[in-house]
Amino acid sequence: MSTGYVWHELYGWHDTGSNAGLLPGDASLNQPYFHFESPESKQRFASLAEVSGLAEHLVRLNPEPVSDEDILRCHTPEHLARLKRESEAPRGGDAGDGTSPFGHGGLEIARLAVGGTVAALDAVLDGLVTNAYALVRPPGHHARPETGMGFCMLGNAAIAVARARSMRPGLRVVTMDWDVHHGNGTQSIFWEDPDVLTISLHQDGLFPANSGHVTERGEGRGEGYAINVPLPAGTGNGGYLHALEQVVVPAVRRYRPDVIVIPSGFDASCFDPLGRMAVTADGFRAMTRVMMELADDVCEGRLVLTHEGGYSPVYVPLCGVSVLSELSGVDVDVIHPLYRTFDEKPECQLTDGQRAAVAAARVAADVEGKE
Ligand code: 9RB
Ligand code: ZN
Repeated sequence: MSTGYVWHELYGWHDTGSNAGLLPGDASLNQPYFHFESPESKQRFASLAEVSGLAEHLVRLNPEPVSDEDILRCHTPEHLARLKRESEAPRGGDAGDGTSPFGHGGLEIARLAVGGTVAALDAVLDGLVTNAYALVRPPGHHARPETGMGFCMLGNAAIAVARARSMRPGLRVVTMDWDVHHGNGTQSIFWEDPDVLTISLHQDGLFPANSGHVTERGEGRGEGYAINVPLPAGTGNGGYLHALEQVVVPAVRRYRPDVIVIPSGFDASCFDPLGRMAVTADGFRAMTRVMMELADDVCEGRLVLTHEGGYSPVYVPLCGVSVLSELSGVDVDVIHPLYRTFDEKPECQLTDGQRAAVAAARVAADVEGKE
């Protein structure tokens, strides 16, 4: 058993510019600062993977930039043309919604982020490694066919899955997104496709607005192949593990994919500035274990994680390395005892409200969970 790992220094060079969080800074009451999606949390994750000694036990995978052809399996020619045009501009541009800025030449880094996900997925499908983590940037799960959004330029996971499917006809894939935001982009790309089951666990009503309801189930031949589990603000380890057990595990067992891809954000963590959830690093570790056991049962352990959001520079590295440790079976514990006290907090425990939300998702997805 071995674990693949992707990181490239250029991911840290994706330039979201000076921004007061979500808004451009100005000289009135909005002091310029960084964009929320700055390199910090992800570079520090990569750094801790090295310093903890974990990285030397992983199989390093080298990303290559993806081609236009790869991108066009999932995006419109207009979207790609826009990214090319804005990427060539001296100061770069935006991927479509005004909150997804990138610097001059930024399309090359976005191609490399998709390429990182491709490298991880291909390595797992080719049997070079059992599972893999692609620590990539910019993120991808909000990018729709016709536009980037929510800090995403290209659908990293979607493009990698579509490419793998083009080379391996009949390949069946589950995407199981645990980023705190709805994985709307991945869902929209496979909306009418029964060969990719998209699942998203997310904070109800967070981002995008009016997105990720249990009633969104796919259409046409894809009807029933999108599953949404909106969870109430405040959900922690207990609620997330309950959602996995009640909805995800039975849905994936029924679907029997060849590989499971996890768009993995750590913005559902208890320290995240953009989410209002309470998952701890050990919670992410436990979720990883559940998904590994599920992958063992249905697809010989084939599991690929590709990085999305997560904005706490101090906590994302701890979540990330905990997940890598679980994936690889290399025993590193990077959690300070003080942080462990968060696992005992009331918000980490399953509540009746969370139970009801999960039950509603289970009914909508028509899966049988354990009572
Ligand atoms: C817009 C706004 C955003 C955009 C992206 C995120 C997080 C993304 C992520 C959060 C809020 C607002 C376009 C507010 O981490 N995904 O995984 N907000 N965007 N107002 N308007 C007009
Ligand atoms: Zn997110």
